[in-house]
Amino acid sequence: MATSLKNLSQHTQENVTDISDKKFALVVAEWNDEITSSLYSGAIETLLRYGAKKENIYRKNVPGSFELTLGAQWLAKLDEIDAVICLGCVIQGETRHFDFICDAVANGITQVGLKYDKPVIFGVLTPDNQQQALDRAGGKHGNKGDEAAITAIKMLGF
Ligand code: RBF
Repeated sequence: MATSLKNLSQHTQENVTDISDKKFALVVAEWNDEITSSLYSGAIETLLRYGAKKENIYRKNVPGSFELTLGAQWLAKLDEIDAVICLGCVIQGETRHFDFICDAVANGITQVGLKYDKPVIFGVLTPDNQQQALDRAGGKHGNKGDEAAITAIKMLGF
C-alpha cells in the first residue's frame, strides 16, 4: 500500500504492552533538522502518551542519516536500553548520494537490531522533495516519528 494511504498515527492504545519501565533511545539526524525535529517531537509525544516515563527516554544527535547506524549501535549495545528509534530524512537529490545513504542506513539499522536482538526502528523519511517530507512530519500524512514510536512499542510486545 502506498505510504500516503497508510498511517499508523491512528493506531489505538488497546492491547498495547506496558512500557512504563521500558527505556528508549532516539537517534536523531541533524541533517534536515526542521523535519527530524518534528519526527522527534512526534515520537516523544507518542511514547509519553503510551506510558513511557520522560526519564526513560534518551536522545543522541548524529550529523546525518548515514551516521544513524553507528549512533544506534552505541545505544543498542547498552543492556538498559530496550528499543532504539532512528530518525532521519534523506531527500532525493541530483546525485547518487541518496541511494548510497538510504541503502547504508537501512542495511546498517537492520544489522544492529539483529546483532543486539532488540528493536531498532527505521524512522527515516526518503521523500522526493521537502514538501513530501513536511507532509510526513506532522503534515497531511501524519507524523512518521509517531509511527516509529508505535512500531517500537509493538515490537516490545512480542
Ligand atoms: N544526510 C541526511 O540525513 N539527509 C540528506 O538528505 C543528506 N544528503 C546528503 C547529500 C550529500 C551530497 C552529502 C555529501 C551528504 C548528505 N547527507 C544527508 C549527510 C550524510 O548522511 C552524512 O552525514 C555525510 O555523508 C557524512 O558521513
